[in-house]
Amino acid sequence: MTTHSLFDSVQLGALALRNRIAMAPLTRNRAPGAVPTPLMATYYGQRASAGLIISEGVPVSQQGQGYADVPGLYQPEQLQGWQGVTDAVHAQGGAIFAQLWHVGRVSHTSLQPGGGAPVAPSAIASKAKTYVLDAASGAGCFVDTSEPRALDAHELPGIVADFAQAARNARQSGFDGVEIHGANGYLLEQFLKDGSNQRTDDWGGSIENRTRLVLDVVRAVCAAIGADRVGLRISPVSPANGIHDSAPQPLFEHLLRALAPLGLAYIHVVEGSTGGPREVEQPFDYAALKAAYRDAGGQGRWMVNNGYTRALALEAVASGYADMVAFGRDFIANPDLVERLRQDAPLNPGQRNTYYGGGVQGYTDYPTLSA
Ligand code: 8OZ
Repeated sequence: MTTHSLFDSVQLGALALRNRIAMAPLTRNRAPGAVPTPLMATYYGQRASAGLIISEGVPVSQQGQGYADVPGLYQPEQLQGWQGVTDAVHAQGGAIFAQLWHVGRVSHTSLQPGGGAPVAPSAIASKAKTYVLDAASGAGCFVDTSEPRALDAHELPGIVADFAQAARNARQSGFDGVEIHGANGYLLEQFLKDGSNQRTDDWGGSIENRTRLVLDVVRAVCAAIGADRVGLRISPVSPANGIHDSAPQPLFEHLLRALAPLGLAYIHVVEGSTGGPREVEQPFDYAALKAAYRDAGGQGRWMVNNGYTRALALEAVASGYADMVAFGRDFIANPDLVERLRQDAPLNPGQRNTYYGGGVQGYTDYPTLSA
C-alpha cells in the first residue's frame, strides 16, 4: 500500500490539489444583503494555500436562507460578487468549491420570502437559534427559529432544481465545483433523519424514502456540472440544530451505497458533534461507513473533519483512513494554516466574538508567520 502525507498533492475529481488540507465551510455573516463583498475576496485569497477551500454555506434560494448576511448564489449581483472571490483564490493558485445550502426549518420568518414560515419535511420546530438583524438597530442577534410548515411533495422538484441552478451559477462565477450541504440539521438532513421527518408519503418513513431528496439533489447537481466537481457533506451523529436519527448507521450506509455509482469527487464526513466533541453518546462506526461506500464501488476522496489536531490529521492520512482533512476554526485564525502545520508552528487563537458578523476585525487581520 502506498502511504501519503497530509502535505502531498492529490487528485480530487477533476482537480489536481496541492495538498490534502481543506478549509472547511465556515459561516461568517459578512455579506450584507446576501451579496459577497471585496472583503470576502481578501479573506478567501489569504487562505488559498489550502489544497481546497470549501466556501461558507451559500443558500441556493431565498427560501434556503436561515441567517442574516450569508451570501447567496441565485441573483446576478451575487454571482458577480463571487467572481471576485474565486478570482482572488485562483490568483494565488488555489481551488475553491461553493457549499450549496438550504436550511429548511433552521430559519426565521423575517428572512423568508414574503415573511412566510420556513419549510421542512414535517411541521416540527428545530429548537435551534438563528442569527438575524434587529429591525430597529440593525445589530445582529440570536433568536429562536420560527415554526416551519411541511413542504408539499409537489414543491420538492423546485428545490432540487434550485440546487442544480446554483451549481451552474457556481461554475459561472468561477468556482471549481460544489459541495452539497447534507449535514448539520439543515433541509437535506431534516429529510434523512427520523426526528425531523415524519412524512407518510414517498419522502418519509423508510430509509429509501428519507434518502430520496438528497439523492435527487446529488443526481441533479451531477447532471448540471459533472460528478467530478461535486462533493457531499454529511454528519451522521451530530446533534447540530436539534437533529436526531434513531438508527444512523443503516441510514448512512444505505445513502453511501446509493451514492457509490455516481462518481462524486468526495464524501466529507463530520465526525461527532459539529464544532464540538468528537465523541458523542450515540455510537457510529465511520470505518464501516467508508467500507460500505468502497464495497459498493464508491471511488473519490474520503474527507474527514471536526476537531482534528495536526497529529490526528497526519495519522488519518498516513494510515489511509482518510484522503483529506478539513480544518474549520483553525483556518479562521490562521490564514497560513498549511505552512504552520508543515512547520509544526504555533497557531493563533481565534476570537469567538468576531466569528459571526462584523468587518475586518477577526476576519482578515489575523497574522501570518511572516507578517
Ligand atoms: C454556524 C453558524 C451558522 C451556520 C453549519 C452553516 O453548521 C452552518 C452554520 C454554522 O453547517
